[in-house]
Amino acid sequence: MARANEEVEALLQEYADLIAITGGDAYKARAYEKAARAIGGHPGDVSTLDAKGLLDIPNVGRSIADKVLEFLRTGHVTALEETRADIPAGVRELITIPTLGPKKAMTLHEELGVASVEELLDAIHEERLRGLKGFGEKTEANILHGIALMQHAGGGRILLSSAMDVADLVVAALSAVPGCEGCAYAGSLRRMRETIGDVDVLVAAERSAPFMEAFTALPHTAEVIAHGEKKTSIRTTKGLQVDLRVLPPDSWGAGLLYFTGSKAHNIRVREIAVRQKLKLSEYGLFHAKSGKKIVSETEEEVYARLGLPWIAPTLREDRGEIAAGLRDELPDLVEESDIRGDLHTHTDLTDGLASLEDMVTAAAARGYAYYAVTDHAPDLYMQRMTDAKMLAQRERVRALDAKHRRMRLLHGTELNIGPDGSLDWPDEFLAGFDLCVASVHSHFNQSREELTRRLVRACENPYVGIIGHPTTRRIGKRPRIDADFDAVFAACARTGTALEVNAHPERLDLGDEDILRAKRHGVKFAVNTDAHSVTHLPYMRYGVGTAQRAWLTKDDVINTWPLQKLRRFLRPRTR
Ligand code: DGT
Ligand code: CA
Ligand code: CA
Ligand code: ZN
Repeated sequence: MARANEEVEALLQEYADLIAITGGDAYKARAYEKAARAIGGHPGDVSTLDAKGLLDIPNVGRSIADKVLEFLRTGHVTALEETRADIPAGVRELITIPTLGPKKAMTLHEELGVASVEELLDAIHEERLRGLKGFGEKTEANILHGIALMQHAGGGRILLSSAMDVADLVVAALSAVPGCEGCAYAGSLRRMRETIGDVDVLVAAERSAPFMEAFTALPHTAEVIAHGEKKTSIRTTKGLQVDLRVLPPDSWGAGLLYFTGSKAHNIRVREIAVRQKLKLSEYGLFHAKSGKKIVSETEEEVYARLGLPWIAPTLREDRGEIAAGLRDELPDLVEESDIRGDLHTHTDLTDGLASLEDMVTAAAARGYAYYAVTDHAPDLYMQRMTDAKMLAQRERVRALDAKHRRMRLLHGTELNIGPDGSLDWPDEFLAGFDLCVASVHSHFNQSREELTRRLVRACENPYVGIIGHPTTRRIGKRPRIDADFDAVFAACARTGTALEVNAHPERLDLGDEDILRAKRHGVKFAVNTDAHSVTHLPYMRYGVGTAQRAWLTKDDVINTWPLQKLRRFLRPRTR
C-alpha cells in the first residue's frame, strides 16, 4: 500500500475515535471511519490526488477531502490537533487497547478519572469497574486480555505484511546499489511466520560500505541503532528494527541458510554436519579438522553435501523437516502459482470498497481461472443485504462472466453462523448460490460447548462449502474463540466442508498449527483473501505461506483444483 494512504487512514481513524471519545456526533465519527477505510483500500497513491481525485473516492466528502489535502500539504491536520489537545494523552492511549472502544474509554475517564493504561489496571484490580453501567466481569476479562495483547504487540512483533512492505522497499533500494551481487530478506520473514520480530536483510558484495551508507540513508530510517562493517541495524519511523548484513558473495548460500533460521532448524542441520566431521557456519561448510572450505555458494549445495534436498524456508521450524528430507519425503508444497482462484471476496454491495467490475478485472489480471464473489448475508445487519439485492448481483455476475474468456465467475455469499448455528437464508435460497462460505461474526463469548455446536451445525448444512476464518482471531487485536476445534475439524472431514486459510495478514486464520491439526483429521482447505478492495487480492502470498508452513500440498487446497473438480467438491450433499 502507498505510504501516504496508510498515514491518512491512520489519521482519519484517530480523528473518528477522538470524536467518539469526546462524545461528539456518532454519525460524523462513522463518516470519518468509513473514509479512513476507503483511503486505506484505495489502489492509487492518494498523495498524487487533487481535491477532485479525492472526492472520487467513495465515502470521501468535501470536509474530509480538505483535511486530507491539508495533511498532504503541511503534514498535519489542525482540527485533529485541536481535538487531540482536548484529551489527556493517557485517555488517547486507552482507546488503542484492543477490545476497549472509544465509548467505554470515555466512561472510564469521566466516571473514574482513569487517564492511562496503568491507572486502568489499578482500577480493575481494585474492582472499581464493578459499579459501572455496562462493565460486567466479562468486560473486565476482555479489557485485561486486550491490554495483554497490546503489550505483547508492543513487545515488538509486527504483522507479516507490515514487515514485508518494509523488506520489499529495502531489498529494491539495495539491489540498485552498484556492486550488488545478491540481495534478499531472510529470518522469520522468509519463513513467513505470522508475526515478525525484526527484518533481516542480506547483501552479497565485495565491499560493504556503500550498502551500509545507502541503508542508513533510506527515507524511512528514523534511527541508526548500530553501524558496522558486517552488520548495520536501523529502526524505521514505525519502530520496526531492520538488520542488514553484507556477506562475501562466495558465502551467500551458507549465510542465507544461517540467517533464515529458524534457530532450531539451524541446530539440527549443524548436528548432521558434526556427525559427518564437518563444521557449518554462516561462512560455509568446512572440514572440522583441516578447516578447509567445502561449499558455501548456494543453499542447495550446502544441504546437498549434508545429504539433504533443499528445504523450503517455510518448513524450517524443526517440525520434522530434516528427518523427512533425509528420507526424501518432503511434501511438494503448494505455491502461489498453483492457486487458480480466490473463493472469498467482497464488493461495495456490502462493506467492500471496490465495485464488482473492478474486483473482477483485478482478479482476471492475476491470471485466475475462477473467482468467487461472496458478499455478506442479511444477518450482519449493518450490511443491509436483501434477497433482491443478492439476486440482482447474481445477474450482474452472470453477465460479467460471459464477458471474460479465461476466468469463470462464481456467485457466492459469506453467511453468518448464528448463535445457534443457523444461517441467514433457508436452504431453498442457499441452493441458488455456486458457493457458500459460512463464518462467525458475532457472539464470540459463548461457552465452549455452544461455540463448538454452532460451528459443527454450520458444517452439517449441505450448502456450506467452506468455513470462513474459523477461529475469528485478529492478530494483536482479538483472541480466538474458545471452541473444541478438534471436534470442528472432525465435522469438516465428515461432511466434506473445507476450512479456510484466510490470507488477510491480520487474520491468517487458520494459522499453521491449526492447519497441521486439521489436516490430521483429513480436512481440505481453501486459501482465500477475504478481499474488501483490489489492494487485498495480493494478500494471497501470506495465505499460501501459512499453508506451506503447515506442509500443505496442491491436493490439500481446493482452490488449486480445476473448476470441475472444485464444483464436484462444493456440490451440496446429504451430509
Ligand atoms: P524474529 O526476528 O524474532 O521474528 O525471528 P528470526 O528467526 O528472524 O530471528 P533473528 O532475527 O533473531 O535471527 C535471524 C536468524 O539468524 C535466525 O532465524 C537464526 C539465525 N540466528 C541468529 N542468532 C542465532 C544463534 O545464536 N544461533 C543460531 N543457530 N542461529 C542464529
Ligand atoms: Ca528477524
Ligand atoms: Ca535480526
Ligand atoms: Zn467474514
